[in-house]
Amino acid sequence: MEKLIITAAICGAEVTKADNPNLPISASEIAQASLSAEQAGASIIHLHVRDEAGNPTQQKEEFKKAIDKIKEYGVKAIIQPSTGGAAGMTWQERIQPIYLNPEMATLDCGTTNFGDDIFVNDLPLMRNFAQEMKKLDILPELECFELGHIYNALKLLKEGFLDKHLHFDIVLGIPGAMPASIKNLLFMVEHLPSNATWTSAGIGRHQLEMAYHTITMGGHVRVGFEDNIYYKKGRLAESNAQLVKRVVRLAENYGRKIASPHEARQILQIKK
Ligand code: KMH
Ligand code: ZN
Repeated sequence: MEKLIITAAICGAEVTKADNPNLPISASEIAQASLSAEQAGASIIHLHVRDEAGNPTQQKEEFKKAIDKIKEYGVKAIIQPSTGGAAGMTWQERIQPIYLNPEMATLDCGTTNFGDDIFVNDLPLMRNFAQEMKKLDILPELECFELGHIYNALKLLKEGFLDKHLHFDIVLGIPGAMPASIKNLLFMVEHLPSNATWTSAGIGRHQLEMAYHTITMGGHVRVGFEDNIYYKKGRLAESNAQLVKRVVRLAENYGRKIASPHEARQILQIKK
């Protein structure tokens, strides 16, 4: 089986320090969390940033601050800024971090209910984001919350907006979207093209369950505070690294090796 790429989604847009005081928010906290996650075994850092007040922002300058700090700390992992931002943001706000020229960025592949909100990703927005990423030679991670999103991504491929290796992120368990279960994970994966790679992201208490199944299915795993703030029922996670370490232990028990950042770049065919 391919080595396991672990993505650490360290901060997200929705979780607050009131939810988990260990959430990294400032550039230094984000850099430290990225370094610890990488040392624990993560090879991708999925990145959101916050403003001074701790609110989510897609400001290019704020991303630059965080990315510069992450690099200053010597992190080698792939930095994958979000273009999803938070529900309700305009596409103009959301797209900003790609102009920092990262190796990878997320491309959300369809509209979905997102808790009480609607997370809007219509086809014109997707085409626009994909086109810009193509121009800048950025590998999109194709975020899919529902089966229809996989087919939206394949439509973009057919239309010529995607010209790189296909890497999907199957996100299950968002309130209002597709629930997290092994049946649903299998169902989604069955619809992926055979040459694609994929990561799963289980939300909340499903993070661990999805990681277990994904390791045995040959997929890659995303964990972190963006998706889940608990280590176990009633016990908050101490750090993103703690969540990454547990995935490493599961993979090692199963006999699956962990990809280094360099190996993750090879698997994802990132040449930038
Ligand atoms: N915060 C969510 C509304 C992404 O990073 O591309 C969207 C999100 C997806 O987190
Ligand atoms: Zn995100």
